[in-house]
Amino acid sequence: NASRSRQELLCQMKRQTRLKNLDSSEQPFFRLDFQRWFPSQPLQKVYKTCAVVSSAGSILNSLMGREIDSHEAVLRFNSAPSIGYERDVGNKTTIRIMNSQILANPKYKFNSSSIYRNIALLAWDPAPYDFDLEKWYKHPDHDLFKSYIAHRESFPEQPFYILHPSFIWSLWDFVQSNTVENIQPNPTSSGFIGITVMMNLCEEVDVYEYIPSVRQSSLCHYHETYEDDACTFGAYHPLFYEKMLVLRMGTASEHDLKKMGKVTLPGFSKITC
Ligand code: NCC
Repeated sequence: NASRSRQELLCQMKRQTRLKNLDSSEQPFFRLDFQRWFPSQPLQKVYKTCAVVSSAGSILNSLMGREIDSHEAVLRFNSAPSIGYERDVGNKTTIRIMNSQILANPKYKFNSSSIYRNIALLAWDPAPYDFDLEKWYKHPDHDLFKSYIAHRESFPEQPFYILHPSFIWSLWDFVQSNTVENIQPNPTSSGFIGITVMMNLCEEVDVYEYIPSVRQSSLCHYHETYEDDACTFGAYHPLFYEKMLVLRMGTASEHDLKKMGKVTLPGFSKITC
């Protein structure tokens, strides 16, 4: 359905995309005694104001750092740094959401780099759509489980969750059900996953440079020199369609959108249906 109103979209999203982490109630995690590794409390803190900071190259020269840091909670992605980029992206990090490549590939130094410490961590992996957890555990897209256990052993006090594949695919279902075209049969980007996580946890969510501002360019990330328009519009991920949907659900003045690359979404607790 490509014609739902903003309010209808927000209500559908609130109903269908509730945050769900992996827990030890399901197999194979029950049998393997993952209760030892999963945190005993779910992530449920309610923040008033939240910022989601996309890693897009076009956030460079935005001067949004101070505004981003003024939020109660700030979410960043994958290996995106803030040191050296504070002026444009801020330096506060509350939650980091990472795809499984970050845990599986030693080049990201997941077990030693300080950017993954003293914050809440959320990891996800593109599990098959049928989310057969037994099958997925044996053959994840990138092996995140080994690193997850090692990190939990080293830092048991740090909140660190694996997002449930059913949560990941509920986002895909939500985007597809509101798009006329057939979207890519792959999970949404970490960007859309992060926005949804924050709508679950926050009263209000400001999203930065996910919808490209006037600074839009082919520079993939603000912290690298690699250029590819697919980083902004998508190849593997249905990024273009996620972004169209966020535009339909968000509010933004012309100035917010074009100059600040900013869109505001209500948290689920503020959506009355
Ligand atoms: O690039 P990535 O994402 O880490 O960016 C995080 C989120 O920011 C938004 N973004 C990024 C760049 C850009 N020009 N425009 C944007 O809107 C997107 O919402 C994006 O999700 C991912 O989603 O996890 C992704 O991760 C990278 C890569 O694995 C990590 O950066 C680690 O190096 C993926 N690239 C590859 O696998 C080569 C990317 O497809 C998606």
